[in-house]
Amino acid sequence: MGVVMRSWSLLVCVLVVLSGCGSEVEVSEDNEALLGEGLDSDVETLLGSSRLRDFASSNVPVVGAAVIVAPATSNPQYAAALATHYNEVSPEVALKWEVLRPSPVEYRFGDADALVSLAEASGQSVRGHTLVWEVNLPAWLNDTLGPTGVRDAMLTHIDTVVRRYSGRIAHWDVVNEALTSGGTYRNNVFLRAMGPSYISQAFVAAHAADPTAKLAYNDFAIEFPGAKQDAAFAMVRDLRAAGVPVHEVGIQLHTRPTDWVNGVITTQMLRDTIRRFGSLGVEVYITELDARLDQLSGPDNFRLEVQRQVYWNVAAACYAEPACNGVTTWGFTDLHTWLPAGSKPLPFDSSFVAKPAADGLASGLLGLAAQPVTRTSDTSCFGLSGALFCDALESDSLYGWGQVRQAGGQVASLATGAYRGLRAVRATTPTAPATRRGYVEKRVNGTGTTIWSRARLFVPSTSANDLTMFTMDEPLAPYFGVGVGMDATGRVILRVAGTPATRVLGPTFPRGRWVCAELRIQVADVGGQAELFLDGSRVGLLQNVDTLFASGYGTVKAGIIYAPPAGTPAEVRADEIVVSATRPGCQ
Ligand code: 9MR
Repeated sequence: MGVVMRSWSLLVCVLVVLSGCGSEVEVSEDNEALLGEGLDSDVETLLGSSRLRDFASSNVPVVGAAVIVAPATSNPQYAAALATHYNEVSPEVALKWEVLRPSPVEYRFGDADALVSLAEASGQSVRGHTLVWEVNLPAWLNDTLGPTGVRDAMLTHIDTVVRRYSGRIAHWDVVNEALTSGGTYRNNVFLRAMGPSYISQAFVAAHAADPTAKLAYNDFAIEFPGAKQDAAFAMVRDLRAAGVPVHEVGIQLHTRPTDWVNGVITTQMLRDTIRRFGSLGVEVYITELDARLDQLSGPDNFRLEVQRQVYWNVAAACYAEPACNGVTTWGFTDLHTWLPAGSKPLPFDSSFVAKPAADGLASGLLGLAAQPVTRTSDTSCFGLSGALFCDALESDSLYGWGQVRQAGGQVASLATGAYRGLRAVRATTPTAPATRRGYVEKRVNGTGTTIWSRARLFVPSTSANDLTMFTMDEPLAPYFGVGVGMDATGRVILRVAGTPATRVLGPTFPRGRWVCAELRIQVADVGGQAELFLDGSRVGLLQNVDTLFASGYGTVKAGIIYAPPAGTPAEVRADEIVVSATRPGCQ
């Protein structure tokens, strides 16, 4: 029944190198600042550890997880993993009104008592979640109670619950998710009864019930700069200025790896956010971290790698910012998550085996500098109108065989089905004819959108194979859509599905060297233009291209389609395939 542990191989390897046991490693300035002195002895101690909680430090004292009562009390593997890895727990549901308050006069503390006792037995502190939130309220708590009734219910609830666990619950998420994305107060039963002062009243009541507990405002999507973060900042600032006991801000961080891949959120952004709240004199905690994998396409090893980087970066941001004192994940095993099945958002898999994300978390907690999250070289594609994602290069084999390698030559996959490489695709010819393609896919709103695509391509001088470098939309077959390519004689051609058919644009595609090729095309615009640039010069312009078909699917792909004849030893390599709303530019 023991917890199955994966060795912290990557981390150990990094640590060995850093402590001087291996070859030299370049330590960036950032790294140096983060590492500080005395790492070597820490490293010595940690080398033998496979417990996440051992990676807690004075920089990040809290390494927590949300816990639910059923597995905690009935699944020994769950209980053992929780006790092994975490020094704090946040009851995920047990302290919510719906559980605690079946009726106005009744309190059911069974679940919460059990979890608090378990935590104490494991030497864990407890984060109380949550006293005032519009969700999971019992049916009896509604507007018909009237303003006084709602106010009395809220204050009595806070007083009773906080007092019961006085001295045993270290922090409370007193008010949860009070703000809309636009930065206004959410319209809930508490606001309707008391106006915005329900927030200050809640903090004052909690403080009176347990003056030793640290009290938090907790919310999601405040990691991003914008109206919501501004409103949370102003609210906490004003509450504190008025003497209201708000000691902490909880940044939930239900985060999407796609946002990290696309640069929608970055480590620096998270650090800036933490520092901004910290400037108010509050402690900052990452309170509900998870990173769902289901919105990220590609093979598992790719997605797990991105997830590892995300966890690493969050923990590293917390480590680097003095205001940040804890990282808590919302659950810890993929077996129990509030997110949909298949989202696998947590550091341990459903068998309690540590995933790469656990390595990432540990590395970040140790103060190892943030890792760049794997992404395409295009930093602007998240700005593409309506884009859902902007991932690394995706490739697949139409006929279920072939090989795709990453830029460094590492095999991304032996092809059966779809696979995804990192930034580059290299298709080696097989022994039978087939079509290879590598592409980046974007979804766009369609109408009138101008899309730029770019790829760096290497076509060996011996190659006489048919190649299409770009294709826009590909609902039926290769070459369906608009593509720019090279025919078997090396001429640059523009292929258009339907009418007009393939047109020869003129120049011969250079071979035997890397060429930067760009295509500008208007999607969903009958009579649009397609322009091809090779190494910065415009070599082709095609007008009246019917690109309307693209709007029906709202999908744009850029990449290569390569059709090697049987047994040809030639290969085509592509690097930095990019789709962008702005001209990416050749280098
Ligand atoms: O994960 C929690 C889920 O099991 C509950 O059904 C739900 C409603 O109580 O709350 C979930 O946790 C939320 C947390 O309390 C506040 N931030 C968002 C979390 C995910 O929805």
